[in-house]
Amino acid sequence: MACKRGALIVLEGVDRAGKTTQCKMLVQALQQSGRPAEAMRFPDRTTTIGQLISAYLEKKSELEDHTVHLLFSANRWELVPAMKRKLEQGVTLVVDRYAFSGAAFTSAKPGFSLDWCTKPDVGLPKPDLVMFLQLSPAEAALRGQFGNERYETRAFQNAVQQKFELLMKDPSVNWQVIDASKSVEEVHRDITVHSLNAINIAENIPLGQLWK
Ligand code: ADP
Ligand code: 2DT
Repeated sequence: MACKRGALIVLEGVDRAGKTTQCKMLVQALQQSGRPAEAMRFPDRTTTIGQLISAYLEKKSELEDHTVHLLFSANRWELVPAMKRKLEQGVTLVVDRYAFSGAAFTSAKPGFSLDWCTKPDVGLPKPDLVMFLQLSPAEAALRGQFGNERYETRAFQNAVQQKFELLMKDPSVNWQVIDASKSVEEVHRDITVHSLNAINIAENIPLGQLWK
């Protein structure tokens, strides 16, 4: 019998919601329970395209807004063959940010519709589960200051949060809102329950295409 595919699991959420912490914990927990799993993050700053994006985020370069949006998308597309290979091999991928961040961040800029922003990512591998780590700006502030990268301001993050709320109305995506204000361990438990469920379901259904 062909091996069962892995699940594509995405964590999204506002700055300091705990995405990075929880991605690591989930991958470790899955591996320890004998389920092959690997972490990924977008942007992946290690590729040539990723380095252009990284310089932009670090404010070392300027890029026109449409251009950088398309680079973020290209950075996902360039990794699609590797992602599909892993999933087919039965590896569950736990991804820190995906096309939802792409659409939410660019559409928070003046003059960009959510509709236009989703277009370049139509047809990407569709996540089996997208968990949105929900945290109020006040609680995020208790976890430390904003960094110095582009987009790291209270006003912009509030605009991004509103765009995420619009994206979460889309019933074609399996969104789960996670209360990220709980302790690290409690959030991990919630995330693990949803993930195990998604992994079991994904084993028996083909990988979908996002927003198609
Ligand atoms: P993100 O990747 O979403 O920006 P991080 O995982 O980097 O968030 O976490 C941001 C900060 O908040 C880190 O200092 C981390 O240790 C802390 N943190 C993460 N999860 C929690 C939690 N549930 N409760 C309190 N602090 C947390
Ligand atoms: P981190 O590396 O700290 O997550 O910050 N972003 C991300 C976009 O504008 N478009 C995208 O497609 C993606 C994936 C979110 C990366 C920053 O880049 C933003 C914060």
